[in-house]
Amino acid sequence: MNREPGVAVRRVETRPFEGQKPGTSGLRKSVREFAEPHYLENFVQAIFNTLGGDARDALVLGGDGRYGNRDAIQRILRQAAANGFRRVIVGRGGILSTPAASCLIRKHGTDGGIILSASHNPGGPDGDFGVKFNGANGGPAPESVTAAIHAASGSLDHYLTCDAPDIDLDRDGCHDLCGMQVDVIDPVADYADLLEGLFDFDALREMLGSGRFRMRFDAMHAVTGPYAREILERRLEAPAGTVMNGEPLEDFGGGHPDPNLVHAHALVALMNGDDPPAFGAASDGDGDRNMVLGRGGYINPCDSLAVLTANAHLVPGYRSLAGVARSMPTSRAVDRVAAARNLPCYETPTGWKFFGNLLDDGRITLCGEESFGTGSSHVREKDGLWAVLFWLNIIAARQQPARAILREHWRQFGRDYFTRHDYEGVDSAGAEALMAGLRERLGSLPGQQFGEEVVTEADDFAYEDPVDGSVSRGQGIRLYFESGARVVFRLSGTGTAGATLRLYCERYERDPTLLELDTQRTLAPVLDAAAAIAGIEAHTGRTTPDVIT
Ligand code: VG1
Ligand code: CO
Repeated sequence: MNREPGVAVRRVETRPFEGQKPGTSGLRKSVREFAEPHYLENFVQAIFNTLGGDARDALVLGGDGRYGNRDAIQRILRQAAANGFRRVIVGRGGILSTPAASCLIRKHGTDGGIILSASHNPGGPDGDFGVKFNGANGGPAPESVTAAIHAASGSLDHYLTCDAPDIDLDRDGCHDLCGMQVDVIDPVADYADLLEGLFDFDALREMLGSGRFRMRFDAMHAVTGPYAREILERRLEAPAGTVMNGEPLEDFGGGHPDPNLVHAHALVALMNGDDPPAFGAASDGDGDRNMVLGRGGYINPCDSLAVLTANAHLVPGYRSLAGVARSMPTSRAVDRVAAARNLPCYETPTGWKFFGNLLDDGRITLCGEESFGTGSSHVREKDGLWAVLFWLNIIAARQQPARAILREHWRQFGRDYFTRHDYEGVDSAGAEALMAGLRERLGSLPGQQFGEEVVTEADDFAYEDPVDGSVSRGQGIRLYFESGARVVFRLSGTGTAGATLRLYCERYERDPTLLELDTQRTLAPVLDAAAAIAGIEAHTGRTTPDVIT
């Protein structure tokens, strides 16, 4: 319960802010919006108000190091003390990657954690900031909790804080803050230990330490630098310089910390240059995404999940799997592996929060999203470095390059050509109208032909959680075609300006002579049909997407 109002605890009058509604992954707004007096404190108080008195014991706190991170940590610590928490565990320097925070919540059995990050969104004074709340299982708060936080934010009239000097975040140590214990700890060690227990570090050390196998990991000046250096360069003895852009910077060096072919251009150039390394990888702002590149091309995240599933038996921590799950827009590549291996396979809405119950209930071991997110039951978040180590472990066990493993996979299971087209910063009203137009026509689309494609089924994805029975509707429009292709339309829940329309497109190919075609060209007829059906140009004024992955 609240600490007895004493000398230190202070009640600050406030008024609700519109729109403190967590999206796909926490509350994400511009730095400028977060700078409004009381904006951060209001949202944090709304989180605390949804926690019962007996869930205010201990918290984990840290962030991706972006602009505003340190200051926010000091303010949240004072609020936590005033709201009666007994103990907060903070990463040194205010640093905690999202998967490391999940690991610490679980290891220390805290009531949850607050992660300060806008993930792959740019940082700096003109960038974005974000606050995510994870529960006692270490995973993102489920929709019932985020809805309660939003509701609480709408009726706030005060928050509690206390007057105390800043804690020294740069040295490990134990502090007293208005009667609350603050432990500043190494942000990397527990997480690195956890991964060391899952993978064959001896085999990886032999491969990376010998210099026989050269790799590069691009931390994009975001949070994974210290983690990658500890794991790859120290524990696995890869040569210094294996980790590039390894210093976390407040503005990510001016870059966009999203590990895809567009934003991880330095790494992509290196992999396409003379004498490229055998393997390249990158992670995002908060360390939960991964991009994996072999010589000769990158590995689509949908395929990546399928390959990890098919080869899991080669990895010590994953000799047997309970089941797998993918987000709905993710291609059905993993479904084919699951069917062949008799594994349960679940299809969830976009966002990691929907995997939590399946993992907690022991129904799945591996899960992933097309948006460069892959993970497992070791934590309750997607995990960039984990995915990289999983790939390296498979490469070491099979003694084959990444692309060769992928090619063999296609030959065995067929290939699901997949692409995502993002139309960013489009007018919200236009984007909403596009989605509404599709919803209205769900009944009439089947049977209609658009170019070469005939629609066979159309629906608006709804998910009933098999563990707690909760239902989430309106999770994306799915269109299926006679050719076996599928497209999905949904609006992003992580942007901070206007709307972002995401168009996901896939088509399955079994013919062994057609497995290495150009993805965009192969999917062009389906993409054209999708654009015509939705009226993308009419609603958004755009003829081409901003980002293609
Ligand atoms: C995007 C991705 C989604 C991912 C989410 C958070 O959401 O599509 O798959 O879970 O980002 O990722 P949206 O609503 O913009 O499509 V991250 O790395 O923020 O934590
Ligand atoms: Co992220």
